Amino acid sequence: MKMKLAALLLLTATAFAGSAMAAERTVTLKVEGMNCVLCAPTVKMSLAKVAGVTRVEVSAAKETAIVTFEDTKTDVNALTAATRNAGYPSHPAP
Ligand SMILES: [Cu+2]
Repeated sequence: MKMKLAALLLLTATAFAGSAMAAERTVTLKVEGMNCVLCAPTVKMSLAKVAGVTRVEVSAAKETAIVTFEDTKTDVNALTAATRNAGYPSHPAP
């Protein structure tokens, strides 16, 4: 029992240290091809599934996806690959 508690505390401490070091970044992606009401949720799902993504806001009207992610876990290339694999090519908005 004591061992389990110690292991749990260690895990918790490690998790905190990890999150303290990770930097959150937000990128706006220009997403092509969102032309019906199901597109935005599809794009949102594809991005939300990427490990390290913490927040996704998709606008079909603006053709954008605003994605917040931990830059130690994923990167912009992985995000654009995720939307491309879902059928919606994207690139970082200028
Ligand atoms: Cu659609």
